[in-house]
Amino acid sequence: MTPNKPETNTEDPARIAGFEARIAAGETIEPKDWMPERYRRQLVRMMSQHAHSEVVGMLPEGNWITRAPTLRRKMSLLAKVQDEAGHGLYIYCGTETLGVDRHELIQQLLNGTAKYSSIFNYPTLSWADIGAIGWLVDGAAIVNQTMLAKASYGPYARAMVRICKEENFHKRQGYEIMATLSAGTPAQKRMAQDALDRWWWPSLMMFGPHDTDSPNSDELLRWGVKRKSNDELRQRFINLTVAQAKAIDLVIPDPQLAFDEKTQNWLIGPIDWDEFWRVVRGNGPCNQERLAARRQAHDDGEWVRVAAAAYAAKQARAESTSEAA
Ligand code: BYC
Repeated sequence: MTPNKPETNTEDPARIAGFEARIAAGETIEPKDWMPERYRRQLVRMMSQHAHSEVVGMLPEGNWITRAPTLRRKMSLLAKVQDEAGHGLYIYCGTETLGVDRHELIQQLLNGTAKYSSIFNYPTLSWADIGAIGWLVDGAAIVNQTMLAKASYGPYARAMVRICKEENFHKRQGYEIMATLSAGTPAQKRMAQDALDRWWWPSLMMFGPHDTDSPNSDELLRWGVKRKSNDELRQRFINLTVAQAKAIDLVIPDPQLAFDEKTQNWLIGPIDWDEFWRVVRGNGPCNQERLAARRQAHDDGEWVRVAAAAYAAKQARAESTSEAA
């Protein structure tokens, strides 16, 4: 099904104007509605990166399932990792409403040509990292995705509503881990602080480059896919998180962090954009390991795909036989 493939390469300016008027009026664009090819492509780009992030994002946390300190922690972590798989599936389904096959997108992930969030290329070295991911990474995702729940494309926006509800649970379980460790023994508190030290800056990078260096933002904001810019969302996350760190007696690892009375914002020191681009271009601490694990999982799942296809063929044969009878 390719409902939104353009009929021709030249798009009628009147149609584009009509489309933009619908966006300006706050209408939601649905799969069968006409849309400019560029809008469709931007959505496929962004949604597929998002789906890949959910799936690759299972790996750093999955690393700790067998080592969770208690049964309760293990159950929560298992549920969280399973949720992330579900998020990936909803969003891949969303891309299919735009006329792309998810297998094509997964192939791009496996052959290394697709992007996914930079954050998942960092290692989880201690149990506190699981707390830091829930608190900071899911916390950042909520700030970003609450806005995407108001995106102009219906299937993406609706997927975000459910995903945000689940991310809220993830964030709470992560923050609770951090609060418990911070109130624990000196060694546990050091572990929590060390995790915050390592995850703080990469979490801020999740929001993407500064607005002045973000080639996609203008178009996405104009078409109501993004509702706030990268820097606006990053600032919102910083303002929320500084207070949360104080509440559990942890220190944000930024000597330049300062409250600006005029704007009521917490101002931060410079982000290391060289590190960001290094990670995005495939040279972060765990990029190779993550892709190798995804490829291995894909190969290991081959028998399931073969069995599912054989079962579907059998069902189809049974249906056609009963129709003929
Ligand atoms: N990492 O023009 P820009 C989760 C790329 S998973 C890598 O600002 P845009 C979770 C960007 O793609 C949640 N690449 O882009 C899962 C673009 O490259 P291309 C993940 C990045 O699209 C498991 C170039 O840089 N969330 O929560 O306007 C466990 C220029 O950027 C990154 C989403 O995916 C990055 N951080 O804005 C736990 C949210 N940032 O494509 C938790 C959906 C930028 O032109 N996505 N790039 O080659 C978005 O909201 C937007 O796509 C972004 C970037 C804000 C990320």
